[in-house]
Amino acid sequence: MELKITDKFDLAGAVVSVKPLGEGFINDTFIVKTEEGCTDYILQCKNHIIFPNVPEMMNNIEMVTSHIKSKVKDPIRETFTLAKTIDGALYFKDEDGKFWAMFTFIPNTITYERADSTALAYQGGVGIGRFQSLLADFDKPLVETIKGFHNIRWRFQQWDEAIAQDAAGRVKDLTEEISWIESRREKMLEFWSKVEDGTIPTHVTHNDTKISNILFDAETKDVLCAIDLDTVMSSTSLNDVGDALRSYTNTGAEDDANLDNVSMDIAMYKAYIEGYLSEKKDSLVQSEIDYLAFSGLYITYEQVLRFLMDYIDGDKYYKTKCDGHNLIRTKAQYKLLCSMEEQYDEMTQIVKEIMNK
Ligand code: GN1
Ligand code: MG
Repeated sequence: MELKITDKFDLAGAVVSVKPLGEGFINDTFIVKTEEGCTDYILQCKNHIIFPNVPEMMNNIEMVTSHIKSKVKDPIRETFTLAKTIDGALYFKDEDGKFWAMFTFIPNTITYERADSTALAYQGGVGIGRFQSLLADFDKPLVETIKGFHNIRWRFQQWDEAIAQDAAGRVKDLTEEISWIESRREKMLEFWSKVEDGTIPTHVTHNDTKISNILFDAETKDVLCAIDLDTVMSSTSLNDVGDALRSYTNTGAEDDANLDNVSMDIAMYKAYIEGYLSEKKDSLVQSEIDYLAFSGLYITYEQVLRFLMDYIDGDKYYKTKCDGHNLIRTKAQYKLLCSMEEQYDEMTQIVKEIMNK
């Protein structure tokens, strides 16, 4: 079936194979191999339930990648290139109403599910710092592809509704887990109110910066670019740092069933912040610096809330691999959050030290 879809696109060579790729939780992704000597491609079926406006989202991606291309040395490797359909469109909508998009595969690159060295974490920080800097002068309006994505006030509205509805009848067994969220509600809102009142500025940001969404050069292991630009929109730069810290610093897996594996590795944290600040030190305002360490706690907390809320809703948002997967993810992310809270003083101290260097 995907072979037919690829026929709708204007590709450089004949398609040889189409195979599933990666561990994305939202879209379905495939690698499309073409004949010898021609560019390979990534094919994606965009989740149009989660992204209600795929055409506008594709337009965001086209504008952002074009902007990056106009500013970098190697426009073919430092961001991806969308393939157009034979009609010149950015996506193909099939008979079932599914939206398909394709972009070129960048050869000699590697992705990671987990950071295996502080050097890689440093590179990850450089990558997102650079991504934000390249887009600092981007001035076209971007569509909000998912409403209130990292807005905890909006998330609490969804959360309160999910609990009231109790769609899967699971709330009665989740007293402890729900208290993890409730006991920190005010603190998280206090942070977000600083974004709302403009104390913390907003910029064009990536918003889904976990390590598997970053491409590294396969040989040098230097960062190349951020992929998965579905959620590029206006937010605080801190959310990109927070989401990255959530993945680069975790000594376990995001869904580790063995909680003993999960904690925040402070050396990874330090390396990521060093990399990020090597790009952004001079452009951050004081409020951003003050909340840099907190961003890790904020996004990890938000992720606990989102996984638990999906479990309460009956697992409708995230793809799951087993019964109770969202609850396993909730517990693992909560363990990580507690580990960050325990090390929070050290985390803030590290930011200060790097800023004063
Ligand atoms: C999703 O799209 P993907 O798999 O990179 C999610 C992120 C979550 C992440 C958790 C659009 O990321 O927000 O942090 O899973 N993306 C969306 O792993 O909801
Ligand atoms: Mg995504």
